[in-house]
Amino acid sequence: MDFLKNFSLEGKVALITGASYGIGYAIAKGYAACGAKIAFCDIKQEFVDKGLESYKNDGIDAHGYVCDVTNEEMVTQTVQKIEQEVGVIDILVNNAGIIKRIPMTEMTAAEFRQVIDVDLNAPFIVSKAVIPSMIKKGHGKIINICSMMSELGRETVSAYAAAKGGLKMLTRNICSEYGEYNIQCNGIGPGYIETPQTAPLRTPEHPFNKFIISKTPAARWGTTEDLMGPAVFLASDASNFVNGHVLYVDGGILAYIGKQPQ
Ligand code: NAP
Ligand code: GCO
Repeated sequence: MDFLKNFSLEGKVALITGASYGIGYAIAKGYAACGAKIAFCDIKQEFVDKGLESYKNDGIDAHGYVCDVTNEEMVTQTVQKIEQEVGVIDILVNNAGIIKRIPMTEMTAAEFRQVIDVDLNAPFIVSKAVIPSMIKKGHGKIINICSMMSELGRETVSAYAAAKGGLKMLTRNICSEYGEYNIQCNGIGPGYIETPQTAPLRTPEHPFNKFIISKTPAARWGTTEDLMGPAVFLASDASNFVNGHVLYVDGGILAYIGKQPQ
């Protein structure tokens, strides 16, 4: 048997949420390179259009949809449209996410709820929308984009850490509830990655920039390309007995106490 076929996504339909750019876009590129048909959504038409342009420039015939993943009705309609226009979804990546860096005592309950809504409620909503068809099809892959903050806290990210910690447990629960239908649900926990979301932390003078490099054995920020291989693995038949796991792609941060100050 050609073992490498286990890593192929030929003929599979992948939905990546929030994938006009950033981590979601890179994961979609990796999937397309392995033969998958790409569907993605973003909250604004202008970002969907920009995303479609980028995919086209990268030679990828992607299908873009305007969908606020916190809106259950929009999600249901979008999943139906994808099933009609592209095919039944084999692979779901719950990637869309936001962060608000505000000290907890200064954060409003509405701001806290907004982060939980996108980063935790939405993965529940979208997973719930795709699981019935995955059961009918006899297989499915759900990959939740977790975070270092699924394991660790830090100042100003209380809502985000609560959401990403919850997303780790939602991952384990989907595994528990639907593993018998040949659905594997795993997480990817990126470390600190160069995307628009972390741009404010990566200015040369920002203390956090040096801090992260001192805490990372790889001594660098991650790139979205670093996530492509792990995402392909978790979407492919090569991981059919991997379930309920969060694969940290963090350059070793979680294993390392950090470089001692010189
Ligand atoms: P990003 O650059 O901010 O991109 C986030 C994407 O999600 C954008 O396309 C955004 O669209 C979309 N989005 C936000 N709210 C949405 C909603 N309600 N409905 C649909 N789409 C929505 O973020 P990123 O750095 O690529 O991160 C992607 C995922 O990885 C997030 O879940 C993040 O928490 C996680 N993560 C990131 C890092 C990192 O270091 N960058 C590390 C660990 C985990 P708009 O632009 O239109 O708002
Ligand atoms: C922050 C960063 C992190 C990363 C990521 C780390 O402010 O600490 O934005 O939260 O986005 O989640 O894994």
